[in-house]
Amino acid sequence: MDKPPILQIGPYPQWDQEPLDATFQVHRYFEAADKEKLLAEVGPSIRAIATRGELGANRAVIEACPKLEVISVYGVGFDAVDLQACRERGIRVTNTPDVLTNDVADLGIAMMLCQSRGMIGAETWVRDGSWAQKGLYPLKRRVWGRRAGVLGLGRIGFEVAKRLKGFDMQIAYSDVEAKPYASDMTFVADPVELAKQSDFLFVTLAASAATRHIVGHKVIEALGPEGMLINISRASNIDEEALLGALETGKLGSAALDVFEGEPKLNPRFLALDNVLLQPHHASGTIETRKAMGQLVRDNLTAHFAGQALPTPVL
Ligand code: 8YV
Repeated sequence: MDKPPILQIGPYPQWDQEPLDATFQVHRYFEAADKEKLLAEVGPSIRAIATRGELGANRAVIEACPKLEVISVYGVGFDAVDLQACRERGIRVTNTPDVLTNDVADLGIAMMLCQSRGMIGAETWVRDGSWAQKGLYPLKRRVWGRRAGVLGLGRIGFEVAKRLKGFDMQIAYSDVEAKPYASDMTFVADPVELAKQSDFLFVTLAASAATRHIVGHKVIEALGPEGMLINISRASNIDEEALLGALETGKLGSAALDVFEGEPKLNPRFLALDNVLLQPHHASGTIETRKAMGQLVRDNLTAHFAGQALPTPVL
């Protein structure tokens, strides 16, 4: 049987590329110098798109592929896929939930600890000789026993909260409704109230048009000059202008961010700040998890072309 032609939007590790190339006729969008030319040439034959969470597939790409049947996303977030364009044509969409949950939660906790205890600055203190010349490293803020808020108690938010319990923290959360599986945490419907009651606010919401800038001026200012914002979801959940302004003026104490508007290019104002920890969108970036994500991307594509039920559909 002929290999189904697919469009690959972004690169994958070699251990995923090889089996993908073996099963499908892969056209590499990300390698094309002239992307429109590639779409004009191969678009009419494309039956599937393999993409990554942060890259998705926009309407122009989807419309350039009239025979498109399925989009398989390497990532739990599918907000970068134009779902409306998919619905209009009955195009299926899959993602990679569950396999990355624990690693994403781990990184969120690591970011909180690293930032609160000033570990990046402490490393520099040792390496640049400040320890020997200036003496003790400036004191930082404790984590254990303090108040944590989790904005979005889905799979990842729940795992973050579970880990926070190990630090004897007082945990509250916001979501569209109280969750039956969170009876030992305080439900606070309003994100501004949640921020008021938090020293550390984790953003773990699945991004959508409805959650865009849910963390705006009010939430940020409610978190306040002693508060820390940790984002392991999507940049669009936070009003970045409001965040930058609050970090620059001290209205917000600090932030630890894995995601940025326009990433991998980020607003240079972030680089000038010493109260922010910057991470390169790698919360799911362990070998174990990325292998499981790649497998799930292929499993969804293979199931589709075999006429079987999709393992992890979102549409
Ligand atoms: C990325 C993610 O997909 O799961 C998500 O939604 O954003 C990440 O796991 C990852 O950077 C791979 O592209």
